Amino acid sequence: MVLSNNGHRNLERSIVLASNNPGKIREINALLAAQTVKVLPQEEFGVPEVEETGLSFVENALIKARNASLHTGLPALADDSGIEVDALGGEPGIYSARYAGVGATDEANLLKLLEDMAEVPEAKRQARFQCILVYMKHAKDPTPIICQGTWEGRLLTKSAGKHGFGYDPIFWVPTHHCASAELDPEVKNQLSHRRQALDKFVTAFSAIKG
Ligand code: ITT
Repeated sequence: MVLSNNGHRNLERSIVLASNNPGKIREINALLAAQTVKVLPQEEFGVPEVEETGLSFVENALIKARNASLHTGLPALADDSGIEVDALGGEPGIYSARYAGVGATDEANLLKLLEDMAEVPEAKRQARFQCILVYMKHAKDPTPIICQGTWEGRLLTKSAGKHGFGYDPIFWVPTHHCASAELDPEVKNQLSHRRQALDKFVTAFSAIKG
């Protein structure tokens, strides 16, 4: 999808992307580049941040999509995602962005996770990324599109690689024998939880667009 907004002249073919995370925005735009509709980040509309008060990825994605649609009058796509670690009972999960505290940096979150996992042996370091996408035609849409993608891997004991964002440097990709942050961005975009959710979204979206 085309990121540039052409002065917002043709908004009827536009979707607002309910995210302020540059890593996600980059990946979503690359993954949707072939689509004809424009995806405009909510920052371009001055959409205020909304508190993620849900107890699931789905609830938080709904909250973010509804908020963006409400403030722009446009259809909205939101991504709520995170990493689940089996040895921590699924934590940080929906709290991945604030694992080291509200407003924590990616680096601080990653270091806290490494610290919490310091004593956990190799065989018990299973983890997965989850991505839930929610698309709402308008703020009161009673039948939003909801798509999920999951990417299985393991947690490393130290960072590796410079690509990606968030927890990518400590996420071991068993199929490629490297950290997610060591993958070329195009390769990550063929494999990731976000890619899997977006594939489902494109199919569902094409169906409603006729
Ligand atoms: P928005 O709500 O504005 O979209 P956010 O970063 O707050 O941005 P989330 O609440 O969904 O988004 O938190 C996602 C967390 O999971 C955040 O810590 C990310 O770094 C991490 N994460 C999600 N997808 C990831 C990926 O592909 N690679 C590495 N980390 C990822």
